[in-house]
Parts: sequence; structure tokens; C-alpha cells
Amino acid sequence: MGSILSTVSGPALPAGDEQDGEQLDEGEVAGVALANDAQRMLVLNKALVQRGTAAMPSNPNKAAEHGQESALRPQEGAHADPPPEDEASGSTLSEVNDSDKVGDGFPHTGHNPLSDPLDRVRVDSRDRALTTNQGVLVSDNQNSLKAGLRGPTLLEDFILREKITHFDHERIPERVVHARGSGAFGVFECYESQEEITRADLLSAAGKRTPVFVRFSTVAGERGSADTVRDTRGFAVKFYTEEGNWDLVGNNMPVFFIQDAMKFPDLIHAVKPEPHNGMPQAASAHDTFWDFVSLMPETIHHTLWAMSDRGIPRSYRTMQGFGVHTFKLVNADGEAVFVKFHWLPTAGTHSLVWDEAAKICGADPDFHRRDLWEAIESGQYPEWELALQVFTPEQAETFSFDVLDATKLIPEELVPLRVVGKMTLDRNPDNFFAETEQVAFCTAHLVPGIDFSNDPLLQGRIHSYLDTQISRLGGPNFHEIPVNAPIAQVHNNQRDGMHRQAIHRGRVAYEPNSLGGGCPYQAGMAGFVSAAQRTTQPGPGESDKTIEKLRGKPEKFADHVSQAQLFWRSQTPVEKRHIINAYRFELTRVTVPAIRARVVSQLLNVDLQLASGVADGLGIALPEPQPLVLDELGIAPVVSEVAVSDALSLFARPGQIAAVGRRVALLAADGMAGAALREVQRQLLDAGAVARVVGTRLGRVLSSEGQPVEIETTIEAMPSVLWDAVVLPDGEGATAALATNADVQDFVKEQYRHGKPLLVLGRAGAELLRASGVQPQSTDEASDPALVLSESKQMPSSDAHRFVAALGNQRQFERELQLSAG
Ligand code: HDE
Repeated sequence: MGSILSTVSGPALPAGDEQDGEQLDEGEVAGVALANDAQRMLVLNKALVQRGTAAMPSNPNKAAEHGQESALRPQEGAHADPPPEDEASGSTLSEVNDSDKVGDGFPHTGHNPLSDPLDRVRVDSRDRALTTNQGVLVSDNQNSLKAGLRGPTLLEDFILREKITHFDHERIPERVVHARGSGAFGVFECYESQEEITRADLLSAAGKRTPVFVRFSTVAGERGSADTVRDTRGFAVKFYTEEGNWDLVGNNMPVFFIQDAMKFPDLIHAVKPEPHNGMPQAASAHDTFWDFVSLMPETIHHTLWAMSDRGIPRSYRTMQGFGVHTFKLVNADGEAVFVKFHWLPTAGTHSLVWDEAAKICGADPDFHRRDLWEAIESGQYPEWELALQVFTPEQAETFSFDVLDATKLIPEELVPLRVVGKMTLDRNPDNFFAETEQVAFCTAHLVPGIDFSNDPLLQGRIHSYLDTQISRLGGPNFHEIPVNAPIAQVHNNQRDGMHRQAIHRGRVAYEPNSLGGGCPYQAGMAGFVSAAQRTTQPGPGESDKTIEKLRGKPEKFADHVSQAQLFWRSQTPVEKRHIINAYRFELTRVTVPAIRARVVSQLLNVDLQLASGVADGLGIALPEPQPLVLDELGIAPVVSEVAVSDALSLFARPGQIAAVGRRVALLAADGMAGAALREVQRQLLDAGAVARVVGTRLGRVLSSEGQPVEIETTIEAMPSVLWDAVVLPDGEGATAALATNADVQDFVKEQYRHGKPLLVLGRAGAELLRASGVQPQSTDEASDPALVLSESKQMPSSDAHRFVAALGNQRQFERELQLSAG
């Protein structure tokens, strides 16, 4: 299996079978002569990781990602059972070192404390003194720190600054609609199992209780507006079910103004205060609203509801609630029916009269908020029954209206209400901001057993609610705010972002993985599966069984190797060699032998030479090739139409502009043949190259002709790798100065090793080449066109042309093969 690297900078571990995991038990690992417990832990960790990863030699789930049948029944992801050991799955081996801050060692596997009840975050300051946010006791909360009693306040007063800074940032953006609202906690109790129509956990058994948070709201007004204005009311319920949160974000009216999400910003812009003067507050009685609705005939039904006494409810407790859209219920067999949701207040439906509503705005703008709060505080718990209108798509076809049109309701006479449970609100929030203001309802919060319909208004909402929370609550982690956190555990590979609370153990934040035992793994049929929808009208080339909405891949996607093989076959020997070397480099840095072996087993499906070259570098025997997904699916191997494609080689398109922009270093020193170098420089500039005079230091050098030459940069500042080519000067004096300089030698040698063109001027230049340790096997043009030895004093122009042409070709890779063969 190969030896196991420990750490790069930590102690080396003894190599040997003890760490290979096969005969692993703690006694045996401890038997290795190791200095201390920490080292023993390191060995144990490496061995356990190797054992865990080796248990997953390929991805067994891949085949099931393809084809329609698999798409309809997603399979559970591969994962280790039992899960990986504590020592193998953590981020750190030092997690066993405990303290009041970090806790006491390994957490219980799979636990997520963010899902614990709200007690974990409720703050009780009884019998406590004031502290700063860092927990430091505050001695004086009355006075800032000053330079003398009448002096200026000191910048050093971190206590004042912390307090004021926090205060400065107390506000968050209010909701763009439904800003004014009021909320309460409670419980939903299921009357009777509805499992024949839905697998939703909250409706799964008689007596099943699911915690809820409800927020009622107006739509148009700002946060501080009055409660009893004429408006639609929001009725949003968050169910904390055992299978995740479900948000039923409804209104107190069963229909809506518009039919498509595209018109929502227009509607809201029309009803909100007019933009030029910011008036009127929380009212639809103004020009822009009536201008809009009178041009939008589909608004008339909802407008009638809003102008009816439903627009001025007596209290939240006496409002009906509606999911408005058609949704779907899906049972455990994947069978779907349509549904509309209704909330029926047990206190009955009651409204104000307009004169009352208008006067209450002045007498008690918090009329509804107060009513809800006081009812709960006095034990008069508000209640609503949940009722369903269940109907089939076939039934829907017979209605005179379209059930995907949110401006239509389904008369109860057509589809009667089925009452399925009762919601009781029995607890006021501890803190309005933390709970009622920060609660984030999203229509996309669905649970298994409930699904969307194609209502285009609903479809637009699925995006909007999540999106709006990001600016309202400051980032993508709003689900961790206690009131939003589900009671169902949250485990996924989403990481980081503003205000992250969760601290994830381990180094794995991707799936599939074997390093984390495959966890967290995809749940398959236990998870949320969108209700399949069969087309009634097959499109061209589709059978009537075609499913419109599914997660999956077409079968042809299961061929992963035919084009990888084509690519490999189309590479030149140099390119193949580079690929092998790249794999060898990368995999040598991989510390888990099972992962190295798995990659080689994948490469075997591409080419034996490739796999062998890599395996050789890793010092391992060739493993079995990975199973081909096509084979697993029983599909014949794909034969590429093309055996070799020259266009896939990097050398297929050398370019036409040759030397333009290539950087050429003209090495220079006292005593060089200046005229020859200047001539080369001129020709290079003519060809569009960037030619610079490079020396061992800045300043001037004197040519053998006695001409001063300015050095533009040094090999120290711009080493060999920054140049595309080099010109070695003629002149014995220059060679004497350069040939003994180790930096110059490295420069010249690297230019040669990296395959770059060299123009060597005169005998002295050739001497510098030799002194730098460059010993070409052959110097004739055919074997190395990029090594131009121009030995005569007067450089023939053919040499300069050859050099410029070599610049265009960029590299002479054959040198690399010669060098490694030598
Ligand atoms: Fe909303 N709506 N809405 N809405 N809505 C919001 O989400 C939106 C619609 C409803 O107490 C926003 O968190 C679009 C219908 C309620 O926190 C935002 C469309 C219905 C609440 C949003 C609609 C609603 C909101 C603003 C047309 C009744 C308050 C802040 C496609 C079925 C929830 C926020 C609470 C809040 C968008 C139409 C009810 C911007 C795009 C229809 C009860 O995301």
C-alpha cells in the first residue's frame, strides 16, 4: 500500500505495515515506538484515514446518476457504516485538549448544536453586572473617559466606542413589502394522518405536534405604520418539522392582484408611497395605485377583496389565512394531488368598519399587535384550523378557470374543505427584533410531501424570498439566526459567509468524498424529491413517458473516458511526458495511499502507458482499473469518431506572429563585442521582440570597441525564467567576467534546460555556454534549431533569422528528453 507521510513539518513516522490499517487496532498502533500520545494519535489518524478511503476504491453512485428511471428514484449516497472514527474525521488531532472554551473533546457524532431549542441563546441578566461585548465588567456606565472632568473625551475609551458603534448599527433594512408585522410562537397539531395524500411529517399522525412561528403583517406600510389601514394582511407560518422547515407564506385573502411574478415590482411600486413626495403612508388611496390597477384588469378580483371589510380586519385572531397558490401534496409513492391551503380562525371572521379603522389609526396604531400580544399573555390563545382543498389535475381540467392563476379561488362548493389540524399560538417572542424582525420566511422552504405547482406567481416567489433575506439579514447565513434555524439537523458542505456560527469539524467540504466516510451523503428517496410531472403532449422525438421535471443525466453522459483517450492519443511524446510528470508531482503530495491508487486506477481506463508512468513515480503496483460507468449501465463502449486529433496538441497552433512580444535578454559585460550585440538588438526589435541589455549590475559597461553600453536590468532582478530567450555576447573580456559568475551560469543553463532559444555569438560566447555547463549532444541545426552558434566574428544574417524563427517556435522540448535520458 505504500508508506504514509505524516506531516511536512512535524516528526517523521516509522514506515511499515503498522500504519496500513489492515491489522489496525489501537494496541498495535500503540505498539510502535512513538514518543508520546500525540504521535500515537497521528499514526492512528493516518491509519484510520487510509482504511476509510481504501474502502471506497471508486464512486459506486455514478451509474445511478444516469437515465430517467434512476432520476425518479435517487439512490442514497455511498457512505461508511459505521461512520468514520473520531480520530479520523476531525479537523485537528488536538481537539482532545479541553478547556471551558473549546469543550471536552470529541462531539457526539453528527450532532449540530445550532438545532437545539432556543434556550441555548436566550439571555438572562438577572443578578448580573454590566459587561462589554467581550465580557469585561463595566465599572461606570454614566461617564465617558475624559482628560480631566472638563476635558475632551479620549479616543482610548473603548467602552464608550463599543457602545456607540453598536448603537450606530442597530437598524437593518425593513422588509421591502410586509414591513409592519407582529409574530408569535405556537404549535400545530395534526388531527388525523394524511399519509394517503402526503408524506409530510407534520401531517403524518393524529396528535403529532409541530412547533410554529407565525408573523402577521400589512403589505404597503413601513415598519412604524398603523395596523388598521386598509390593506391585504400577510399570514406567514413557519413549521419547524422533524424533516426541516416548511414556510407557508400566505395572505388573509385567497387571491392575488397579479398572475405573474414579473409584475410584482410594478404592483408594489404603484401602491407604495409615491416616489416624488413619499406619500401616502400605508394606503392604496392614491393616483399611482389606481392608475396601475385600472390598466391591469386581472387585479379586479383582489381589489374587490381589499375594498371589502376583509381589508380592515378586527384582529389578526379573526382573519382567515390562505396559501393563495395551488400547491401539490405528494405521498410516499410519489403520487401527487393539487391542494389549496386555508386557515380558519376558531374565533370566527370579523372586521372593523371603516370609520373605526380610520380612528384606531390615531387612537392606537398598534391595535392588532397589542391584541395579539395581550390575547396570548392572558391565556386566550388564538387558534386556526388548517383546511385543505384537495383536487386532481383531471378535476382541475374541468374547472372554468385555471388553477395556476392566482387571481382565482376554488369555490368551497366545488372542492370542499378538509380540516386536518389546528394551530394554537401560545407564546409571545422574548425579543421583537431577534425573533419577529429577523424571522425569514421563504416560499422555497418546502419539506418532503409538499411541492410547488407551476403557478407563475409562485414560481417567481421561490427565488425572491431567499434573495431578499441576503440583503435584509446581511448574508447567506440567516438560516443560523435562532428563530430561523430548523429543529431538524443541518449538515451540508456550504461554508463561510458573513456571521457564520457553525464550526464544522473535519477537512471535507465536498461530496462525494471518502476522506469523510462519504458524509454528509445524499439521502436518496428519504430526501426531498420533486414531484415528477409527465408531459401530456410529447415534444418531437419524445415518448409519451417523458418526464418534464427531474434531476438526472442522459445516458450518453456516462461515457467519461472516450474523449480522455482521444486527448491522450493526440498528444506528442513531450506532452505525454509532461502529463505523467504533472500527475506524479500532484499525487506525491497526496498523503493518503488509497487516493493515489484510486487515481491510477482511473488512469488505467485512459491508457496503460499513462497509468504505468504515474504508478512508477509513486512506487506502487498497478491496481485494478476502475469500473466503467458505461459497463455498469450495460451500455456498449463509445468509439470515438476520430482516432487522433492533431488540433488537441498544444503544438498544433504555433501562431503566426512569431517573435512579436518575446522577451530576449542580451547578456552584457565589459569587453563584449558591442557592434555585434547592437546588430542583434536591431534585428530583434525589427522582428517585434523585446530585447533588453542585461548585466550583473546596473550602470555602464565598455565594449571591446571602447563604446559605453547602458545595462537596463540585472539577472538578479530578472532571472532566467522571466525571459523567452538569451543572446550570449562575443568578446573574451566579457566571457572572463561572466563565466565565473554562478548566477550567470544558472541563467544560461536554465535557458537551455527550459528549451528556450539561445544565440551564441563568437568563440567567446561558445566558451560562456560551456562554462555554464551546457553540453549539447549535437550542435547542428537539424538536431537543435533553437541553439544558434554563430561562431564567425561577423554574424551572418541567416543566424539572426534562425534565432528569430526559433523565438516564434518558443521551445526546443527535445533537449528535455536528451537531458533526462542523460
Ligand atoms: Fe410576498 N414577499 N411576494 N407575497 N410576502 C415578501 O419577503 C414577493 C406574494 C407575503 O412576515 C418579501 O421576507 C414576490 C403573495 C408575506 O416576513 C419578498 C411576489 C403572497 C410576506 C416578497 C410576492 C405573499 C411577504 C419581502 C410575487 C401571498 C411577509 C420581505 C411573485 C400568498 C413574510 C420578505 C413575513 C414578503 C416577494 C407575492 C405573502 C420581497 C416577488 C402572492 C406574508 O421576498
